Amino acid sequence: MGDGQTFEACGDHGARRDRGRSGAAVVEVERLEPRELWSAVVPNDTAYAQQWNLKGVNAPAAWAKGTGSAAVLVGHVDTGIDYTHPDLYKNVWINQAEIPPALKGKLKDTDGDKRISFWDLNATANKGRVADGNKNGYIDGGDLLAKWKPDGTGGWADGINGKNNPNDKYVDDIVGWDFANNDNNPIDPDGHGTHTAGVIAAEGNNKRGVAGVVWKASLVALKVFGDSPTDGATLTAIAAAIRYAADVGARVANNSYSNGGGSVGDPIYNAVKYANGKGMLTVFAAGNDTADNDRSWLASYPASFDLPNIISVAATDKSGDLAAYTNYGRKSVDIAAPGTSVYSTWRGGTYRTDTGTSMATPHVTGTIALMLSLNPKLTAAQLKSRLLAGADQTAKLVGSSTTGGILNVANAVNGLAGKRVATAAR
Ligand SMILES: [Ca+2]
Ligand SMILES: [Ca+2]
Ligand SMILES: [Ca+2]
Ligand SMILES: [Ca+2]
Repeated sequence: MGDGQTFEACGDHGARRDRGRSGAAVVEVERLEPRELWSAVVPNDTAYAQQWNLKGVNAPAAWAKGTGSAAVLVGHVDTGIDYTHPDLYKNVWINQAEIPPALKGKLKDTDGDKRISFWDLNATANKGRVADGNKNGYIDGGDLLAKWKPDGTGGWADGINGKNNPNDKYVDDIVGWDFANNDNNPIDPDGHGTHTAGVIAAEGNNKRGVAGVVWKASLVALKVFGDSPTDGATLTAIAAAIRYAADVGARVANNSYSNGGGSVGDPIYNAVKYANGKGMLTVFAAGNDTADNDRSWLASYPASFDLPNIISVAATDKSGDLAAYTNYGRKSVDIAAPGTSVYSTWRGGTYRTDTGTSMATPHVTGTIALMLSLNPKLTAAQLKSRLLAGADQTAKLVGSSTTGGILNVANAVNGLAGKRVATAAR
Protein backbone atom coordinates (compact mmCIF):
# COMPACT_ATOMS: atom_id res chain seq x y z
CA MET A 1 0.00 0.00 0.00
CA GLY A 2 1.03 3.59 0.25
CA ASP A 3 1.27 3.92 -3.50
CA GLY A 4 -1.07 6.87 -3.28
CA GLN A 5 -3.56 5.70 -5.85
CA THR A 6 -6.76 3.82 -5.35
CA PHE A 7 -9.19 2.11 -7.68
CA GLU A 8 -12.92 2.04 -7.59
CA ALA A 9 -15.32 -0.74 -8.40
CA CYS A 10 -17.35 -0.09 -11.53
CA GLY A 11 -20.82 -0.85 -10.22
CA ASP A 12 -23.33 1.77 -9.09
CA HIS A 13 -22.91 0.46 -5.57
CA GLY A 14 -20.84 3.08 -3.77
CA ALA A 15 -18.53 3.40 -6.74
CA ARG A 16 -17.90 5.60 -9.68
CA ARG A 17 -19.16 4.88 -13.14
CA ASP A 18 -17.28 4.51 -16.41
CA ARG A 19 -17.74 4.84 -20.14
CA GLY A 20 -15.71 3.74 -23.17
CA ARG A 21 -14.08 4.71 -26.46
CA SER A 22 -14.15 3.63 -30.03
CA GLY A 23 -11.58 3.18 -32.74
CA ALA A 24 -10.22 1.33 -35.70
CA ALA A 25 -10.25 -2.28 -34.70
CA VAL A 26 -7.00 -4.13 -34.82
CA VAL A 27 -8.78 -7.44 -34.46
CA GLU A 28 -6.89 -10.43 -35.70
CA VAL A 29 -9.59 -12.50 -37.35
CA GLU A 30 -8.85 -16.12 -37.95
CA ARG A 31 -10.63 -18.40 -40.37
CA LEU A 32 -14.22 -18.79 -39.30
CA GLU A 33 -15.84 -22.18 -39.16
CA PRO A 34 -19.26 -22.63 -40.77
CA ARG A 35 -21.74 -21.12 -38.35
CA GLU A 36 -23.44 -23.76 -36.25
CA LEU A 37 -26.92 -23.33 -34.89
CA TRP A 38 -27.98 -24.88 -31.61
CA SER A 39 -31.30 -24.98 -29.90
CA ALA A 40 -31.41 -22.82 -26.79
CA VAL A 41 -31.03 -24.48 -23.42
CA VAL A 42 -33.37 -23.18 -20.74
CA PRO A 43 -31.99 -23.77 -17.22
CA ASN A 44 -34.30 -24.36 -14.26
CA ASP A 45 -32.86 -21.60 -12.04
CA THR A 46 -35.76 -19.92 -10.27
CA ALA A 47 -34.81 -16.33 -11.20
CA TYR A 48 -33.70 -17.16 -14.74
CA ALA A 49 -36.62 -15.21 -16.24
CA GLN A 50 -35.04 -12.03 -14.83
CA GLN A 51 -31.72 -12.70 -16.57
CA TRP A 52 -32.40 -10.74 -19.77
CA ASN A 53 -28.65 -10.24 -19.98
CA LEU A 54 -27.94 -13.93 -20.69
CA LYS A 55 -30.40 -14.03 -23.59
CA GLY A 56 -28.93 -10.72 -24.72
CA VAL A 57 -25.54 -12.35 -25.30
CA ASN A 58 -26.96 -15.55 -26.84
CA ALA A 59 -25.75 -17.69 -23.92
CA PRO A 60 -28.67 -20.18 -24.06
CA ALA A 61 -27.56 -21.37 -27.52
CA ALA A 62 -23.97 -21.76 -26.31
CA TRP A 63 -25.06 -23.98 -23.40
CA ALA A 64 -26.17 -26.64 -25.87
CA LYS A 65 -22.50 -27.11 -26.55
CA GLY A 66 -21.18 -27.07 -22.99
CA THR A 67 -21.66 -25.48 -19.60
CA GLY A 68 -18.15 -25.27 -18.15
CA SER A 69 -15.59 -27.20 -16.13
CA ALA A 70 -13.97 -26.90 -12.70
CA ALA A 71 -10.66 -27.48 -14.49
CA VAL A 72 -10.87 -23.90 -15.81
CA LEU A 73 -9.39 -21.43 -13.30
CA VAL A 74 -10.77 -17.89 -13.42
CA GLY A 75 -8.93 -15.15 -11.51
CA HIS A 76 -11.46 -12.91 -9.76
CA VAL A 77 -9.91 -9.60 -8.67
CA ASP A 78 -12.59 -7.74 -6.72
CA THR A 79 -14.07 -7.19 -3.23
CA GLY A 80 -13.90 -10.93 -2.53
CA ILE A 81 -16.54 -13.63 -2.96
CA ASP A 82 -19.24 -14.90 -0.61
CA TYR A 83 -17.83 -18.42 -0.86
CA THR A 84 -20.68 -19.76 1.31
CA HIS A 85 -23.33 -18.53 -1.15
CA PRO A 86 -25.60 -21.47 -2.07
CA ASP A 87 -25.42 -20.52 -5.76
CA LEU A 88 -21.62 -20.04 -5.83
CA TYR A 89 -19.89 -22.29 -3.29
CA LYS A 90 -19.24 -25.16 -5.70
CA ASN A 91 -17.55 -22.86 -8.21
CA VAL A 92 -14.92 -21.47 -5.85
CA TRP A 93 -11.37 -22.62 -6.60
CA ILE A 94 -9.52 -25.01 -4.32
CA ASN A 95 -5.74 -24.65 -4.25
CA GLN A 96 -4.64 -28.24 -4.81
CA ALA A 97 -1.27 -27.44 -3.19
CA GLU A 98 -3.00 -26.63 0.11
CA ILE A 99 -4.93 -29.88 0.52
CA PRO A 100 -3.66 -31.34 3.82
CA PRO A 101 -1.29 -34.24 3.05
CA ALA A 102 -3.21 -36.55 5.41
CA LEU A 103 -6.33 -36.11 3.29
CA LYS A 104 -4.94 -35.86 -0.21
CA GLY A 105 -4.95 -39.57 -1.08
CA LYS A 106 -8.38 -40.12 0.43
CA LEU A 107 -10.37 -37.61 -1.60
CA LYS A 108 -12.03 -38.89 -4.77
CA ASP A 109 -12.06 -36.96 -8.05
CA THR A 110 -15.69 -37.75 -8.84
CA ASP A 111 -15.93 -35.90 -12.17
CA GLY A 112 -12.61 -36.96 -13.66
CA ASP A 113 -11.15 -33.47 -14.11
CA LYS A 114 -7.94 -34.36 -12.26
CA ARG A 115 -8.57 -31.96 -9.41
CA ILE A 116 -10.50 -31.84 -6.16
CA SER A 117 -13.19 -29.19 -6.37
CA PHE A 118 -16.18 -28.38 -4.20
CA TRP A 119 -18.17 -30.44 -6.71
CA ASP A 120 -16.13 -33.42 -5.56
CA LEU A 121 -16.22 -32.58 -1.85
CA ASN A 122 -20.02 -32.38 -1.98
CA ALA A 123 -20.40 -35.68 -3.85
CA THR A 124 -21.50 -38.79 -1.95
CA ALA A 125 -18.13 -40.47 -2.55
CA ASN A 126 -16.42 -37.89 -0.30
CA LYS A 127 -19.12 -37.67 2.33
CA GLY A 128 -17.64 -37.26 5.82
CA ARG A 129 -14.12 -36.44 4.58
CA VAL A 130 -14.55 -32.75 5.41
CA ALA A 131 -16.58 -31.33 8.29
CA ASP A 132 -19.44 -28.92 7.61
CA GLY A 133 -18.08 -26.62 10.31
CA ASN A 134 -20.39 -23.71 9.54
CA LYS A 135 -23.36 -26.11 9.51
CA ASN A 136 -25.04 -24.84 6.36
CA GLY A 137 -25.56 -28.30 4.95
CA TYR A 138 -22.75 -28.36 2.39
CA ILE A 139 -18.96 -28.16 2.12
CA ASP A 140 -17.81 -24.66 1.17
CA GLY A 141 -14.86 -22.30 1.49
CA GLY A 142 -15.82 -21.37 5.04
CA ASP A 143 -15.47 -24.99 6.13
CA LEU A 144 -12.03 -25.39 4.53
CA LEU A 145 -10.70 -22.11 5.97
CA ALA A 146 -11.32 -23.31 9.54
CA LYS A 147 -8.29 -24.47 11.53
CA TRP A 148 -7.04 -27.98 10.91
CA LYS A 149 -7.82 -30.55 13.62
CA PRO A 150 -6.27 -34.02 13.52
CA ASP A 151 -9.61 -35.62 14.47
CA GLY A 152 -11.16 -34.42 11.22
CA THR A 153 -13.66 -32.01 12.78
CA GLY A 154 -11.83 -28.87 11.61
CA GLY A 155 -10.89 -27.34 8.28
CA TRP A 156 -7.71 -27.32 6.19
CA ALA A 157 -5.84 -24.33 7.62
CA ASP A 158 -2.86 -26.17 9.06
CA GLY A 159 -0.37 -23.28 8.95
CA ILE A 160 1.81 -25.25 6.53
CA ASN A 161 2.60 -23.52 3.28
CA GLY A 162 1.80 -25.94 0.50
CA LYS A 163 3.86 -24.63 -2.40
CA ASN A 164 1.87 -23.65 -5.48
CA ASN A 165 4.69 -21.87 -7.25
CA PRO A 166 8.41 -21.38 -6.71
CA ASN A 167 7.96 -18.13 -4.81
CA ASP A 168 4.83 -18.94 -2.87
CA LYS A 169 4.59 -16.74 0.17
CA TYR A 170 0.94 -17.38 0.87
CA VAL A 171 0.23 -19.63 3.84
CA ASP A 172 -3.07 -21.55 3.76
CA ASP A 173 -4.24 -19.83 0.59
CA ILE A 174 -6.90 -22.48 0.22
CA VAL A 175 -9.46 -20.59 -1.91
CA GLY A 176 -7.49 -17.44 -2.81
CA TRP A 177 -6.10 -14.46 -0.89
CA ASP A 178 -7.10 -11.13 0.66
CA PHE A 179 -4.45 -8.71 -0.67
CA ALA A 180 -5.97 -5.76 1.24
CA ASN A 181 -5.54 -7.38 4.65
CA ASN A 182 -2.80 -9.82 3.66
CA ASP A 183 -4.59 -12.90 4.94
CA ASN A 184 -6.14 -16.05 3.52
CA ASN A 185 -9.80 -15.04 3.87
CA PRO A 186 -11.19 -13.40 0.70
CA ILE A 187 -14.78 -13.21 1.99
CA ASP A 188 -16.76 -10.36 0.40
CA PRO A 189 -17.87 -7.75 2.97
CA ASP A 190 -19.33 -5.61 0.17
CA GLY A 191 -21.33 -7.55 -2.42
CA HIS A 192 -19.81 -6.19 -5.63
CA GLY A 193 -17.43 -9.14 -6.01
CA THR A 194 -20.13 -11.69 -5.23
CA HIS A 195 -22.23 -10.05 -7.95
CA THR A 196 -19.55 -10.21 -10.64
CA ALA A 197 -18.64 -13.77 -9.56
CA GLY A 198 -22.27 -14.79 -10.10
CA VAL A 199 -22.38 -13.29 -13.59
CA ILE A 200 -19.31 -15.34 -14.49
CA ALA A 201 -20.20 -18.62 -12.82
CA ALA A 202 -23.26 -18.88 -10.58
CA GLU A 203 -24.19 -22.54 -10.56
CA GLY A 204 -26.65 -23.10 -13.41
CA ASN A 205 -29.59 -25.48 -13.58
CA ASN A 206 -29.63 -26.15 -9.82
CA LYS A 207 -33.23 -24.99 -9.32
CA ARG A 208 -31.97 -21.97 -7.42
CA GLY A 209 -31.45 -18.27 -8.10
CA VAL A 210 -29.46 -17.38 -11.18
CA ALA A 211 -27.25 -19.04 -13.79
CA GLY A 212 -23.80 -17.76 -14.69
CA VAL A 213 -22.46 -17.48 -18.23
CA VAL A 214 -20.70 -20.73 -17.27
CA TRP A 215 -22.37 -23.10 -14.83
CA LYS A 216 -19.18 -24.74 -13.61
CA ALA A 217 -15.71 -23.19 -13.09
CA SER A 218 -13.09 -22.54 -10.41
CA LEU A 219 -13.18 -18.89 -9.30
CA VAL A 220 -9.88 -17.89 -7.67
CA ALA A 221 -11.05 -15.43 -4.99
CA LEU A 222 -8.63 -12.48 -4.95
CA LYS A 223 -9.79 -9.67 -2.68
CA VAL A 224 -8.07 -6.34 -3.37
CA PHE A 225 -10.56 -3.84 -1.90
CA GLY A 226 -10.57 -2.85 1.76
CA ASP A 227 -13.42 -3.90 4.02
CA SER A 228 -15.27 -0.57 4.20
CA PRO A 229 -17.61 0.34 1.30
CA THR A 230 -15.59 3.52 0.73
CA ASP A 231 -12.23 1.73 0.59
CA GLY A 232 -10.49 1.61 -2.76
CA ALA A 233 -7.87 -0.87 -3.91
CA THR A 234 -4.18 -0.06 -4.20
CA LEU A 235 -1.97 -0.61 -7.22
CA THR A 236 0.21 -2.96 -5.24
CA ALA A 237 -2.73 -5.12 -4.10
CA ILE A 238 -4.16 -5.34 -7.62
CA ALA A 239 -0.77 -6.08 -9.18
CA ALA A 240 -0.10 -8.85 -6.67
CA ALA A 241 -3.54 -10.37 -7.29
CA ILE A 242 -3.07 -10.43 -11.08
CA ARG A 243 0.34 -12.07 -10.69
CA TYR A 244 -1.12 -14.60 -8.25
CA ALA A 245 -3.85 -15.58 -10.72
CA ALA A 246 -1.30 -16.06 -13.49
CA ASP A 247 0.99 -18.07 -11.18
CA VAL A 248 -1.67 -20.56 -10.12
CA GLY A 249 -2.62 -21.23 -13.72
CA ALA A 250 -5.69 -19.07 -14.35
CA ARG A 251 -6.08 -18.41 -18.09
CA VAL A 252 -8.40 -15.45 -17.63
CA ALA A 253 -8.97 -12.89 -14.87
CA ASN A 254 -11.95 -10.61 -14.29
CA ASN A 255 -11.23 -6.99 -13.30
CA SER A 256 -14.35 -4.91 -12.66
CA TYR A 257 -12.68 -1.71 -11.46
CA SER A 258 -11.00 1.35 -12.90
CA ASN A 259 -9.11 4.51 -12.19
CA GLY A 260 -8.51 7.76 -14.04
CA GLY A 261 -4.76 7.23 -14.18
CA GLY A 262 -2.29 4.65 -15.30
CA SER A 263 1.13 4.64 -16.86
CA VAL A 264 3.38 2.30 -18.76
CA GLY A 265 5.61 0.52 -16.26
CA ASP A 266 3.37 1.05 -13.22
CA PRO A 267 2.76 -2.03 -11.02
CA ILE A 268 -0.51 -3.01 -12.70
CA TYR A 269 0.88 -2.53 -16.21
CA ASN A 270 3.80 -4.76 -15.29
CA ALA A 271 1.52 -7.38 -13.73
CA VAL A 272 -0.70 -7.55 -16.82
CA LYS A 273 2.41 -7.84 -18.97
CA TYR A 274 3.65 -10.64 -16.70
CA ALA A 275 0.26 -12.36 -17.08
CA ASN A 276 0.61 -12.07 -20.86
CA GLY A 277 3.83 -14.04 -20.62
CA LYS A 278 1.92 -16.73 -18.75
CA GLY A 279 -0.88 -16.84 -21.34
CA MET A 280 -3.53 -15.22 -19.13
CA LEU A 281 -6.14 -12.83 -20.51
CA THR A 282 -7.22 -9.90 -18.34
CA VAL A 283 -10.75 -8.61 -18.89
CA PHE A 284 -11.25 -5.02 -17.66
CA ALA A 285 -14.22 -2.71 -17.16
CA ALA A 286 -13.99 0.26 -19.56
CA GLY A 287 -15.21 2.57 -16.80
CA ASN A 288 -18.41 4.46 -15.88
CA ASP A 289 -17.64 8.12 -16.72
CA THR A 290 -19.34 8.53 -20.12
CA ALA A 291 -15.84 9.24 -21.37
CA ASP A 292 -13.94 8.48 -24.55
CA ASN A 293 -11.10 6.19 -23.51
CA ASP A 294 -9.32 7.03 -26.79
CA ARG A 295 -8.64 10.51 -25.45
CA SER A 296 -5.69 10.03 -23.16
CA TRP A 297 -6.68 12.76 -20.72
CA LEU A 298 -10.00 11.01 -20.10
CA ALA A 299 -8.88 7.42 -20.38
CA SER A 300 -9.76 4.90 -17.72
CA TYR A 301 -7.17 2.37 -16.53
CA PRO A 302 -6.09 -0.43 -16.49
CA ALA A 303 -8.61 -1.04 -19.34
CA SER A 304 -6.82 1.43 -21.62
CA PHE A 305 -3.30 0.05 -21.39
CA ASP A 306 -2.01 -1.01 -24.79
CA LEU A 307 -1.28 -4.65 -23.97
CA PRO A 308 -2.33 -7.63 -26.12
CA ASN A 309 -3.93 -9.64 -23.30
CA ILE A 310 -6.40 -6.93 -22.27
CA ILE A 311 -10.06 -7.00 -23.28
CA SER A 312 -11.81 -3.72 -22.42
CA VAL A 313 -15.58 -3.98 -21.99
CA ALA A 314 -18.28 -1.31 -22.38
CA ALA A 315 -21.85 -1.67 -21.10
CA THR A 316 -25.23 -1.86 -22.82
CA ASP A 317 -28.76 -1.61 -21.45
CA LYS A 318 -31.85 -3.75 -22.00
CA SER A 319 -32.58 -2.03 -25.33
CA GLY A 320 -29.14 -2.85 -26.67
CA ASP A 321 -28.14 0.80 -26.51
CA LEU A 322 -24.76 1.84 -25.21
CA ALA A 323 -25.44 2.56 -21.52
CA ALA A 324 -25.58 6.26 -20.59
CA TYR A 325 -22.71 5.92 -18.13
CA THR A 326 -20.37 3.67 -20.07
CA ASN A 327 -16.97 4.65 -21.37
CA TYR A 328 -16.42 3.88 -25.05
CA GLY A 329 -13.51 4.01 -27.46
CA ARG A 330 -13.17 3.14 -31.13
CA LYS A 331 -9.56 2.13 -30.58
CA SER A 332 -9.25 1.33 -26.90
CA VAL A 333 -12.48 -0.48 -25.96
CA ASP A 334 -13.04 -3.91 -27.51
CA ILE A 335 -16.63 -5.02 -27.08
CA ALA A 336 -19.88 -4.30 -25.23
CA ALA A 337 -21.92 -6.54 -22.93
CA PRO A 338 -25.02 -6.04 -20.75
CA GLY A 339 -24.29 -3.85 -17.73
CA THR A 340 -27.53 -2.15 -16.74
CA SER A 341 -29.92 -3.81 -14.27
CA VAL A 342 -28.12 -7.13 -14.11
CA TYR A 343 -29.52 -9.54 -11.51
CA SER A 344 -26.94 -11.73 -9.76
CA THR A 345 -25.69 -13.11 -6.45
CA TRP A 346 -24.91 -10.81 -3.50
CA ARG A 347 -23.20 -11.17 -0.13
CA GLY A 348 -24.95 -13.08 2.65
CA GLY A 349 -26.42 -15.66 0.29
CA THR A 350 -28.73 -13.11 -1.31
CA TYR A 351 -29.35 -11.66 -4.81
CA ARG A 352 -29.73 -8.17 -6.21
CA THR A 353 -29.65 -6.01 -9.30
CA ASP A 354 -26.61 -3.84 -10.01
CA THR A 355 -25.48 -1.59 -12.85
CA GLY A 356 -22.14 -0.63 -14.40
CA THR A 357 -19.34 -1.73 -16.70
CA SER A 358 -18.47 -3.92 -13.68
CA MET A 359 -21.48 -6.05 -14.57
CA ALA A 360 -20.69 -6.09 -18.31
CA THR A 361 -17.09 -7.28 -17.86
CA PRO A 362 -17.85 -10.69 -16.24
CA HIS A 363 -20.02 -11.68 -19.22
CA VAL A 364 -16.85 -11.64 -21.32
CA THR A 365 -14.82 -13.42 -18.63
CA GLY A 366 -17.45 -16.16 -18.33
CA THR A 367 -17.41 -16.62 -22.10
CA ILE A 368 -13.64 -17.07 -22.13
CA ALA A 369 -14.06 -19.67 -19.35
CA LEU A 370 -16.67 -21.52 -21.41
CA MET A 371 -14.38 -21.47 -24.47
CA LEU A 372 -11.53 -22.87 -22.37
CA SER A 373 -13.74 -25.66 -21.02
CA LEU A 374 -14.32 -26.73 -24.63
CA ASN A 375 -10.72 -26.30 -25.73
CA PRO A 376 -8.08 -25.57 -23.07
CA LYS A 377 -5.37 -25.45 -25.75
CA LEU A 378 -6.56 -22.15 -27.23
CA THR A 379 -3.96 -19.42 -26.70
CA ALA A 380 -4.81 -16.05 -25.18
CA ALA A 381 -4.56 -14.47 -28.64
CA GLN A 382 -6.87 -17.10 -30.15
CA LEU A 383 -9.42 -16.73 -27.36
CA LYS A 384 -9.47 -12.97 -27.75
CA SER A 385 -9.68 -12.96 -31.54
CA ARG A 386 -12.45 -15.58 -31.63
CA LEU A 387 -14.47 -13.78 -29.00
CA LEU A 388 -14.14 -10.40 -30.73
CA ALA A 389 -14.77 -11.84 -34.20
CA GLY A 390 -18.05 -13.27 -32.88
CA ALA A 391 -19.41 -9.93 -31.68
CA ASP A 392 -22.78 -8.93 -33.09
CA GLN A 393 -22.32 -5.56 -34.72
CA THR A 394 -25.30 -3.26 -34.36
CA ALA A 395 -26.03 0.25 -35.61
CA LYS A 396 -26.39 1.42 -32.01
CA LEU A 397 -22.84 0.36 -31.17
CA VAL A 398 -20.99 1.59 -34.26
CA GLY A 399 -17.84 3.42 -33.24
CA SER A 400 -18.11 2.51 -29.57
CA SER A 401 -15.36 -0.12 -29.64
CA THR A 402 -12.94 -1.93 -31.95
CA THR A 403 -15.70 -4.39 -32.86
CA GLY A 404 -18.65 -1.99 -32.66
CA GLY A 405 -20.57 -4.94 -31.33
CA ILE A 406 -22.05 -6.83 -28.41
CA LEU A 407 -20.81 -10.13 -27.04
CA ASN A 408 -22.30 -13.28 -28.57
CA VAL A 409 -21.38 -16.34 -26.50
CA ALA A 410 -22.64 -18.86 -29.06
CA ASN A 411 -20.53 -17.27 -31.79
CA ALA A 412 -17.50 -17.34 -29.49
CA VAL A 413 -17.78 -21.11 -29.00
CA ASN A 414 -18.68 -21.72 -32.63
CA GLY A 415 -16.45 -24.38 -34.13
CA LEU A 416 -15.01 -25.53 -30.79
CA ALA A 417 -15.33 -29.17 -29.85
CA GLY A 418 -18.37 -30.03 -27.82
CA LYS A 419 -21.75 -31.60 -27.75
CA ARG A 420 -23.58 -30.41 -30.82
CA VAL A 421 -27.34 -30.51 -30.65
CA ALA A 422 -28.20 -29.34 -34.15
CA THR A 423 -26.40 -27.85 -37.10
CA ALA A 424 -27.65 -25.47 -39.73
CA ALA A 425 -26.24 -22.91 -42.09
CA ARG A 426 -26.84 -19.35 -41.09
CA1 LIG B 1 -12.77 -33.21 -9.74
CA1 LIG C 1 -20.53 -25.63 5.17
CA1 LIG D 1 0.47 -21.45 -0.12
CA1 LIG E 1 -28.44 -21.19 -9.88
